[in-house]
Amino acid sequence: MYKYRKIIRGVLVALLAVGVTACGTQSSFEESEEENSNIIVVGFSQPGAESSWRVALTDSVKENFTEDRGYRLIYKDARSKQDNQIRDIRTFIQQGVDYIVISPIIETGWDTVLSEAKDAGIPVIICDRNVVVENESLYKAFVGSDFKAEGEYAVSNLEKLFEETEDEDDQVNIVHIQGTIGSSAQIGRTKAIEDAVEEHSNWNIVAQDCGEFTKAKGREIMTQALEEIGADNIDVVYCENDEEAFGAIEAIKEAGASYGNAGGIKVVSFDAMNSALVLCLNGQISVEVECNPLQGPYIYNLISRLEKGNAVPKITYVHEECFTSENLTPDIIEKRRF
Ligand code: GYE
Repeated sequence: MYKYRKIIRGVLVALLAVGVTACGTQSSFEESEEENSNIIVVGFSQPGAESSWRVALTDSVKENFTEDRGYRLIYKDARSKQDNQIRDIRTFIQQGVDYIVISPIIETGWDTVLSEAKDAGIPVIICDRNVVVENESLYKAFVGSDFKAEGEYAVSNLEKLFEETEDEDDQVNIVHIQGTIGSSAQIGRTKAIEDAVEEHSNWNIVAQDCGEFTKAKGREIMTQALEEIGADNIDVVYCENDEEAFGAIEAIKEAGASYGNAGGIKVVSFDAMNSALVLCLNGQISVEVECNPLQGPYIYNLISRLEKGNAVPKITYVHEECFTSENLTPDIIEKRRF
C-alpha cells in the first residue's frame, strides 16, 4: 500500500517537474521521476524539547534520515501535549508519508490514531518511550530503553551506598522527583524505587512529586522538600532525569546544604548526559544510569529492513550502562556523544 503511495507521489512530483521544464529533454524527465519516486518520507513526532536528552534524540534521528541516504524527514515537536502529538500524526497521515516514527509522551491514548495510520497503510515505529495499545499490530516495532531495568540499576547502586545502614533505626529518607506521569520512563523508574522501598524496611519516600523532566520543576520540588523536611532528614534525591538533578542540586546549594559522595544528600539520576557525568566523576552525583538517546541508527536499520520487505523484531532495547565515580573515567566522558 505504501509503495503504491510512493509511486503516485513520485509521478505527481515528476509531472510538476515536466510542467516547469516543458522544454526539457526526455531524459531529464525520467531522471526526476526516478529520483523522486525513490525518496522515502519519514514523519517524526517528538513530544517536546524538555531536556537536552530529547534534543540529542532529535539530532540522532535527523542525522540518520538524510537526503543523501534517500530520505526526507518531517520533524514535529508537540510542545509537551499529547493532543498536539496526535494532531501531528494525523498531519503525517494526510501527507501520505511512508513511515511514522513516534516518541509517545505517555503510554496510553494512542489506539485511535494508530488505527488511522494502519488503515492508511503507513507503518509506525515507536521509539524511546513505549505505548500500551489493545492491538499490538498497530505498530511495527519499538526501539528504546528498558526503564524498569534502568531503575533497578539505580536501586542496586543505592543499596551499595547504604549497605551499612540495614539497621532499623538508620532510616534512608528519599525525595523522589518523578518524570512526566504516565510516560514509560517515569513508570519504569518509579516502579523500581517504589519496589525497593517496599523491600527495605528502613527506606522511606519522604516526598514525591512530578518534575516533568525539567530543571525548573526539579529545583522547585527540591526547594520545597528542603524547607518542609530539612536537609538533615534527607539522605537521597532520586531524580528521574538529569535536568531534574541539575535543578535539585541548585536547590541544595541555595539552601547551603551538603551533597555528594563526600557527605550529605546523595543524588541519583538518569540519562548520563556528558555534563552530568562530569558531576558523577567528581562525586557530586552518586549514581548515573545511562539512557541512550542515540536511537537514530537503530530506527534507520529497522526502516531499511522494512523497505526490503524483511521482518523486524517487535522490541529492540538500546545498550545502556550505569555509572558511579568508581567505574567512570575521563576517557568515557570525552568519547561521549551526548
Ligand atoms: O530520560 C528525559 C527525557 O523518555 C527516556 O525523556 C526519555 C526521557 C529522558 O526528557 O531526559
